[in-house]
Amino acid sequence: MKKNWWKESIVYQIYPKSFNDSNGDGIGDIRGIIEKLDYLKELGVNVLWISPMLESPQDDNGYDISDYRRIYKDYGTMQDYEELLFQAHERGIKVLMDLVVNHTSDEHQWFLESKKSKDNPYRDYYIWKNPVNGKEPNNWGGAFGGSAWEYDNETQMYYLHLFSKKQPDLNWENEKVRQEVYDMMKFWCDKGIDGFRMDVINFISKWPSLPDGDPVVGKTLGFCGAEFYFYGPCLHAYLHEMNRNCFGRGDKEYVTVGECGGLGIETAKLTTADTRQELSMVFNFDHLDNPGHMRFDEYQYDLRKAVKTILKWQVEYTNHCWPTLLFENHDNPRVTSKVDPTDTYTSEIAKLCAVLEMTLKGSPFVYQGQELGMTNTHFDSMDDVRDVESINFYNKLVAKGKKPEKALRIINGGSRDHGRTPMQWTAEPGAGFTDGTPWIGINKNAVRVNAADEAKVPDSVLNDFKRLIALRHANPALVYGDFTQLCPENKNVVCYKRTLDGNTFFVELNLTGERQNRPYDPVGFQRLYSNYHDHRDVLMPFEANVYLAEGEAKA
Ligand code: ISL
Ligand code: CA
Repeated sequence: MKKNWWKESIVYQIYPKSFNDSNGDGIGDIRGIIEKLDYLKELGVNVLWISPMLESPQDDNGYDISDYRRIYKDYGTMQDYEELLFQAHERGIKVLMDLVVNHTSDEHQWFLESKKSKDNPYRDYYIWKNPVNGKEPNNWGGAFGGSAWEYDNETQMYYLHLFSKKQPDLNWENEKVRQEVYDMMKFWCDKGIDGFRMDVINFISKWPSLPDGDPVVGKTLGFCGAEFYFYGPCLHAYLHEMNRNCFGRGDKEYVTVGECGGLGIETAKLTTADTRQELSMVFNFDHLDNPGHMRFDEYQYDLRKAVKTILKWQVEYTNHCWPTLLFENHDNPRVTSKVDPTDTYTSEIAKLCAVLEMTLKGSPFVYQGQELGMTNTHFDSMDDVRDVESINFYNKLVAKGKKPEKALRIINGGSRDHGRTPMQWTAEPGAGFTDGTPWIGINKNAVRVNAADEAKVPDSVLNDFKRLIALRHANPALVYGDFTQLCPENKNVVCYKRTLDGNTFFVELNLTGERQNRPYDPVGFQRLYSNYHDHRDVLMPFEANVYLAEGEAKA
């Protein structure tokens, strides 16, 4: 297998609005990130992916960009950003930019021009269609509810927006659009960034005839019409062209991670194989999806199901492709709460997920607060909810006749805002995140779950994360080693080995909330890590152990 710096890296995702507020306005900012670089270095992560920090009206917290070359004013200035890059690099930490180019904000100059008239030079930067029988051009649904089309009075045509109506989709068929995007990417490469996380990048190529979606298929894929854009005819061509035009020119080795929900393993191979010059890696969320459920349903995630999907990729993804490993991001509730809403085994589950991420093949992604075992919050009223997706969904539920209390309960079941509450640095009011009023409420458990207190407790989630990160960095077998599952017939306890150059690590995980018998006896192995102190013949709920089976282990 080819060695690359990014295969050996651990990525930490920062959601800047909620990370650290340096000036007391209640909103996280770039100076706030700089203040925490030493914390991140000590944690052991060596790449940061920072969610969008560019000029934006913040309809979708920055995933609606109105100027690709300016920093959003509440986050700071271009000088602050350059300082952040410099300070991060000084500490050996690389920085990825969040590239949002499936759509722009409707306040972007291109769109303001585009909607002026049918013959405006920017008209074809977006996807405009005439009404069909006085209605929307097709039945596609937007990810944030309602139709994916918005009527514009000015020219009496509809524009496509797969997300909110303030996020019009760019027309990637237009070569000028593609050139603008590549130029902008080069601008950021020249500033010194180290790669890109690419927002819904698999949506950029739409079937040109924009056919009606099949509502049944739409239900499976999440949105009506998605079969005509989640893996469009020109996707590979565009990614290859982007690679050749910017990050793949060979001046420096960049990393690219495409957010590609819905791509299966075979299509993901075609997108990431090292022979194809497209992307380095993709995110795939199959392990977090539960057939028959949507994210807002009140149901528990079954770790057995999640891990089964993850292990399938370990085996089938080939040595030409490299997986991503993640459990949390800014679009999901906290995984600890989804697995155990009673909060009984939160620490054990957080540590078990860390063991999986730090001992499997792939690049681990840690989402801010995951390393503290942060949990979901409770929204007492819709006044406490900020996310456009949750607000639209709530309004739809109430309009369809749901009682407000019931609708609020559904929002509490799956709101993306659970993952967006401020980072819990200390037990003080403001959680060490802000001296002012935070833009979104702080989880009440900050008095107990916070970085300052956890730093003092030897077996806190934070200290165990550090330990496991250090173990991975010191032992190449955990990165490049062969993966072998043992006792695959056991559904409750997962056991696997990672082997490289005579060093073998053995991992044993109880994926259930009940005691389980050991399917494989680790007799003679040296235990390097456990999320339990005492050891019994049976495995305790969510027990996770890492052993050295042969050879030597460092750290
Ligand atoms: O939230 C989701 C599932 O957990 C998805 O539907 C999500 O909207 C999808 O994965 C795309 O996400 C990305 O693009 C959106 C933005 O709102 C998300 O924050 C971003 O991660 C539009 O830019
Ligand atoms: Ca601030």
